[in-house]
Amino acid sequence: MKLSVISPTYNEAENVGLLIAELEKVLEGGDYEILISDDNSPDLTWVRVQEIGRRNPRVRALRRTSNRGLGPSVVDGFSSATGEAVACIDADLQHDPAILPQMLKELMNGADLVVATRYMPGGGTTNWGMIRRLGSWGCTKLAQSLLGVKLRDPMSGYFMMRRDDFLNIRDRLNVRGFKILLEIAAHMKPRRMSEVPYKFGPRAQGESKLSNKIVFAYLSQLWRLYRQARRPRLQSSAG
Ligand SMILES: Nc1nc2c(ncn2[C@@H]2O[C@H](COP(=O)(O)OP(=O)(O)OP(=O)(O)O)[C@@H](O)[C@H]2O)c(=O)[nH]1
Ligand SMILES: [Mg+2]
Repeated sequence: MKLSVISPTYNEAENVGLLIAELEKVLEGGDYEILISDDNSPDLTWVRVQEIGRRNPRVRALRRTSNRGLGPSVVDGFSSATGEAVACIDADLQHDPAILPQMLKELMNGADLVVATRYMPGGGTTNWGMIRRLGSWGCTKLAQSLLGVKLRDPMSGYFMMRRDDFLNIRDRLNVRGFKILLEIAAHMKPRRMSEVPYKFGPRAQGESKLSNKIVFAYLSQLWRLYRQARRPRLQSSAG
């Protein structure tokens, strides 16, 4: 099964070469492509990717000049991928590429959504302060109870699925939703999910794009998905 690995980037010129080198090592011998979905980064991340692409044609840069954002970048990457399987991974090496073959195996063994998970034996986070740990725990519990999502790490940004399944739900996704996995899991209603543990390390280089605004963005996404999920039930019980 051909695997397309998509990484959304904004100002990751310092990390992207290292990420691609790690991916090339892990995926060597298999059928794969690496697609860097870059929002026309001022630090010229996309130029760096184009240079690597001249050496390895399996590597491509998708240079985006409108509709900036992490969600839309992932959706555009998945849409222009040519693999039967698509995976999303951060560019700052916080997501360990070494578990990709295991994730692909899970997909080939019948899972339809494979999520790299921090919150199961073998996984974890490093260098997180009390506030971030508590915040992540609260947001995770909220997603599980409000949306009934059976994932231990619904806020993960590292996951894999079949491209066909993605195309089936693409038009219903709100790509502005803060966490694209949550959006996908809520719309796709996966039959068999699989979780693979990994340790979320510290960012390699560069700056985080996290801000306080994201907590609000996350909570409003949860609330919208919750109301969408309830709507058909309310209508059918009324009728
Ligand atoms: N294309 C695109 N990529 C983005 C955007 N914002 C963030 N990213 C990428 O999304 C990935 C995750 O962003 P990070 O800033 O690392 O967020 P995080 O991992 O939750 O936060 P840290 O732990 O502080 O690194 C990285 O590869 C970023 O470059 C965006 O607006 N557009
Ligand atoms: Mg990061």
